[in-house]
Amino acid sequence: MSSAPPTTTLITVAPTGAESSKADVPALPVTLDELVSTARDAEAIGAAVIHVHIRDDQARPTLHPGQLADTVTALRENTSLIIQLSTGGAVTDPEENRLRVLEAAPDAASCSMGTVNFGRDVFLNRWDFIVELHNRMRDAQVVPEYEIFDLGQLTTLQRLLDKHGLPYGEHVHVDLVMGVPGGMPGTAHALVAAVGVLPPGATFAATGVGRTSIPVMLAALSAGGHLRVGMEDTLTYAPGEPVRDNAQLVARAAGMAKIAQRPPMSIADARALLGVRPLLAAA
Ligand code: KMH
Ligand code: ZN
Repeated sequence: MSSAPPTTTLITVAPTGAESSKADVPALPVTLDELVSTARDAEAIGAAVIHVHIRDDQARPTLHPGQLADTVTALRENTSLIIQLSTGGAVTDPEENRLRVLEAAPDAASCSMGTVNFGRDVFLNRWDFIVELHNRMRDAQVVPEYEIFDLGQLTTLQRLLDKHGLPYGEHVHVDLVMGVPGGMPGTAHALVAAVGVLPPGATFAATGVGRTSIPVMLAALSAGGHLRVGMEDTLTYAPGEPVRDNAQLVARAAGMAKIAQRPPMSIADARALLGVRPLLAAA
């Protein structure tokens, strides 16, 4: 971790994911219009980054290159958010399609650091695939967010950096995705263990899936971490109370960050922290 404690909180919204169906969760943003409207709301409330999974016209997860490119364009036209595309996709997506996500020219992309059981499925991330993704991101000037589902994946991250060097932007930022059935638990103890083995100088955010959302958020804030929230990970706001929309989750995170006296980080500061490449001036 960097030595000086942060004075603000980087908030990422992950509004959709690949696991929930629109039929089960009607409030899930699945069309481009729904995604853009969600993004605008999240930006207004304090998010600086949007972690994007898209859906096809049947609301099924897709990594269609043209649709991803259109999504990046629409989010750029309508928001100033840092656009982070998911390269994780759905557990069924082949590696080649996941690598092609970078062709949509996002600011940032996720880069998962290992294979993990994912409920009844397996989220496969072979070492050779990880290396290829890390190197292609650097070539494409896309900032990675290293997704960590279990403690040993931080060892993989350190090995990756030792063997293949720093990412584009030369800053290492990690998201601890906690509470996945098959990954590390979403507890303060697990978070402290993970923070203890972050690469030197790295910053981190944390995400608690499902009912681990609040304990992970509180632990992350007290340990100097940043926050990822959204309907990709959390569908119940409180026991028996479904999430109304992503704005509700971003508002709660922004409120907690203010209580922790680390209010939401501006997008400009987030771009500088993560080393995101400058936006090209409009012609
Ligand atoms: N949907 C999961 C299988 C990522 O976005 O990079 C993978 C995931 C991680 O959500
Ligand atoms: Zn994701």
